[in-house]
Amino acid sequence: MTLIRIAKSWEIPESHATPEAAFFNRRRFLKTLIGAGIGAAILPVTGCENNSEIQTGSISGTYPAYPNLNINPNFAKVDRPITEEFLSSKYNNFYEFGGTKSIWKKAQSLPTDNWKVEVSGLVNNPRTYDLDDIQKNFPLEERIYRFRCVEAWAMAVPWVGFPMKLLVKDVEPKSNAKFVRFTSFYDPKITPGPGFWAAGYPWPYTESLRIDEMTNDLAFFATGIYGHTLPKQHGAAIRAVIPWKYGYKGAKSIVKIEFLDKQPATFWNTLDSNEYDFEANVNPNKPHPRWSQATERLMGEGPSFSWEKRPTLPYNGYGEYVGHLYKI
Ligand SMILES: Nc1nc2c(c(=O)[nH]1)N[C@H]1C(S)=C(S)[C@@H](COP(=O)(O)O)O[C@H]1N2
Ligand SMILES: [Mo]
Repeated sequence: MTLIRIAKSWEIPESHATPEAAFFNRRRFLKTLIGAGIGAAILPVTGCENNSEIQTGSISGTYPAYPNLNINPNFAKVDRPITEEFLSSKYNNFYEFGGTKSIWKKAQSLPTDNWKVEVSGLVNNPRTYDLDDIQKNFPLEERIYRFRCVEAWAMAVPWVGFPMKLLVKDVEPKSNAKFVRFTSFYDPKITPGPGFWAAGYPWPYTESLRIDEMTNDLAFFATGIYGHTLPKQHGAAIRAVIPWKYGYKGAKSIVKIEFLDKQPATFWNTLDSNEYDFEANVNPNKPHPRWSQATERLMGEGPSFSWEKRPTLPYNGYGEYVGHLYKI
């Protein structure tokens, strides 16, 4: 057994400790609780979770390797080392399983057998795919992408999957479809959320793109990582990866894909549109209200404040692919 040690929350400077969770929309939360008949009098003054659990050990269960994978030559290299799997698989955001980075063990309860994704809304060919259908319809390839969380940590990982545009072609959106909404798996018995605070979040987790963003070559559905199927903590059985946007745009464990004529409400944007804008393009010149986005920290060993710092790249370095989408 390998012993893997993840930085404990107390080793992370306050400003970087799960900022997505640290923010809390009190009014919204109060409304939810009061709506649920829970008296405001019992509310604590601060949200304090037990973040101190040290996560050790290896991922239980094995993840089957994909045979005959081809790496896409356009995405075979990045300007930084590939993040070691023992790091990226143990430092995750997946609020359905808790508000800390150490949810990988809890996420093992996600039921991923017989996974199905329903595609519906404004399409000519609505359909439900299982993973076999996906493998048959869409040739899987490998792509190394830079990945940037809005919290300023970054990694580079080899995903396995297929460009979203192939699925778009398969279902044929109608001409009035302008947005897509991804909905993540949600069952409060299995995905309790971040403890006491769970009631304040707009479950299920949803995210959305414009259709012209979705059909850009970079927008990707991943069913695997590091040459094997996705570990549950990364969002098995299928998740979105949009490498020029902040990580929160990439919904995990997608069960529904809907084509819509209007921009839908999304999870983080509903909690605070000021902190988590809908577009969410990686931009060094646009600070988050509570921290700078000028630099990022490459996920590494040891406490996160010691991780290698790099300048943040506009569009996370993918401007040549996507810059034209945003010119006025
Ligand atoms: N369903 C769901 N998807 C999610 C999240 C989440 O909490 N729930 N977190 C997002 C955020 S903020 C990030 S940075 C990435 C993290 O992906 P990783 O843990 O695989 O690195 O997943 C995104 N997708
Ligand atoms: Mo994130």
